[in-house]
Amino acid sequence: MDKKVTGNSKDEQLEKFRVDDQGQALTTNQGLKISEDEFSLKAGERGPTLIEDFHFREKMTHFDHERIPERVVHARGYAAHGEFELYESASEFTKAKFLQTPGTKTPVFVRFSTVAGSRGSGELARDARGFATKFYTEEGNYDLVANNIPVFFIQDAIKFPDLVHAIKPEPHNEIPQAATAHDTFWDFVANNEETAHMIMWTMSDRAIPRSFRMMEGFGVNTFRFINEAGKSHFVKFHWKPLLGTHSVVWDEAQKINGKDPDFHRRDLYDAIDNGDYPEYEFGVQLIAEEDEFKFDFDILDPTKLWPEEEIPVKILGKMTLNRNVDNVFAETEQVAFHPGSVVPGIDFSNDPLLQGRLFSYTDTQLIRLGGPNFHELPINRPVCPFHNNQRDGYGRQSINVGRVNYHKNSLAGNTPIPVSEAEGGYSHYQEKIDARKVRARSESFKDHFSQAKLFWNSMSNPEKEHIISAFSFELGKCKELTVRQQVLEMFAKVDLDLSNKVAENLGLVVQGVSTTTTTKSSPALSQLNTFMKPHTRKIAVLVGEGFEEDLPTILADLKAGGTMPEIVSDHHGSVVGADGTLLPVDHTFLTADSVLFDAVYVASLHGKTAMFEKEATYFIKEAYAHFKPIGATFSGEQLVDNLHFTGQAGVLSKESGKSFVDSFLKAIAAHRFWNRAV
Ligand code: HDE
Repeated sequence: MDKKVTGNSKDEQLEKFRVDDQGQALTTNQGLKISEDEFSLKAGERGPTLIEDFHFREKMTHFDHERIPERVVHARGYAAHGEFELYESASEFTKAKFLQTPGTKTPVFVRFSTVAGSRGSGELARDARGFATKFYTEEGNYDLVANNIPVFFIQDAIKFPDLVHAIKPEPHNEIPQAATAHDTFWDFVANNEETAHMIMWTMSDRAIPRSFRMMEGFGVNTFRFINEAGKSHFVKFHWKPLLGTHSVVWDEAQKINGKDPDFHRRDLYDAIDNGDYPEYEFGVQLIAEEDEFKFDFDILDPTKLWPEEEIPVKILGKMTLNRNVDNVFAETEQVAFHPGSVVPGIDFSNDPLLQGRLFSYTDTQLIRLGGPNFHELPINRPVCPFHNNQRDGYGRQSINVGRVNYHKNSLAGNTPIPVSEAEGGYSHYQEKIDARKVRARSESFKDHFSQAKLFWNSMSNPEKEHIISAFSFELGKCKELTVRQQVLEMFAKVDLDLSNKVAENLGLVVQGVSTTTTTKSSPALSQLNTFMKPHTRKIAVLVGEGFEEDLPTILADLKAGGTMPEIVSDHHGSVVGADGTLLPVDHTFLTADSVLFDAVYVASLHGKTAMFEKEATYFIKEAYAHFKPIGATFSGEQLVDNLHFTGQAGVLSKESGKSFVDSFLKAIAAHRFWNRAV
């Protein structure tokens, strides 16, 4: 694939920084050509190394300093470049230039992440996912630093360090990595009831996404849009993936973490590399300033979502991720997001979580990226010019010429000069505030359970069962009985049935009662109501020697239907068909596993060995247990019959040719089949 996206202003800027070492002479960082890179300079062949060896010292010193502190949260992440194209002008609501003229394209860089785990942790942790987007607009960088869950654990940023301490591995033994299933986390939950709503989401399928390409994104905090006339609307931001929102099951997630801890990054990298560019529509929910108090929740409370059925998501444009990074450290690791990077037309609300975030991000970059000049790193540079009197500091790259580095001045004609609002200078929204300074929280933030219940009401039965199992798993891993009991009492306030079922699994009894009576639900929250498509889904095709001659046609048709069939057999190389056709083998039973695929197709078991049948049986049984579509044709049907899977939901056999392909593609689009007899 061509790495360069022509006409993309960010890519053109990055091109100036790319260095290709291939075919070049080896030199020191001073440009001195090196004649020997395997032996350090010694006093005699068997003697000690000499300090004079500047090449050895430079090489070793640089290596010793290769690491930088990982992000305190969202350390494990992966990113890609792309572009955002506007469908519809948002000028009625915002004067942001990149949202004015339909067809306008803006380069973007997106980093997806888990929250709790450290840099090397497994990607299938039960966790929220970060979904941070940097728009390189003509008016400066705009960062939409979002998550895949629309609400947050806490209401005030001052509690963030406590939350993160509780989520991270316990400090006395540094266990468990990238997991909330431990006492300190659940102790925090039970003693901070504002977490209730977000916990419902993190115990749901949303916390174990199938792919970064199949996740929604939510700005969580309430922002403001300001139009040319100065009118303000409250706004929440959304990303909607065109492949739909899909998840794996928990048993599968844990196995993937062992079989391929890089599953999500590999999925993103491969999809982009294959030209299957992930796409997300960008939408906004808007509330006019005068309607601020018309809802049964406080619109500034980050533990509340705005139900999409009440406040529809207005789709404004589409983002396409179309280029992998050249270098993960230089781009993915050094990118610095900040919810305070805004452009004229976008402003903040008084959401107390957002207010604290506005401080934290720059502060964390200062330690992580080693000083105040991280905006000069290629990935962070705006594509528009930037000028001010900020100078010096570690790693400064700009060579600011001239002697004037202060404002106001006469020697440089008072430049760089502030720009009026009318000419595009940023001006903060002049909200009127008449208040006392208090350390307090508004009464309107104190209902922690109604929306947790709304979420529960919105789930389908299988989704509810997953939530019950997730609670049972997490609390089952807690050692302290009091912690388990407190959590049960807390979630009884959300839904007694939920709490009772978890209690039953834990051998405990709930004492409390439900304090919420809301019967509201929001169909948009259930993943059963998302887009269902077979595109880019991976099929493990189990094939032995002597396969039937129709098989290559079936595989070509499955590919034409948008799926990715990959051949799994008991040896690498090729398998040979009955008519002598060769099929190259992609994986063996040793290197592949059903958890790494969306569907399994037992194509042919001719020429099978006992071992082949044993491995294939294991593969199919596991896929079946994870509710995945299973297809069987030719001699493969026998195996599915033997396992008594024939006739079960999502098990396709007894069909052939095009009819099999059509039914199998439909089954793959359906994602999972929850109504199977065990
Ligand atoms: Fe963040 N968050 N956050 N956060 N956050 C960081 O900044 C913070 C919150 C989010 O891929 C840190 O550069 C506070 C909500 C993403 O580089 C840090 C609070 C949402 C990323 C920080 C929050 C997010 C971060 C750590 C509560 C969803 C990864 C490294 C008041 C809207 C960005 C860094 C990337 C990263 C602070 C809550 C999203 C410490 C204080 C809510 C996607 O500054």
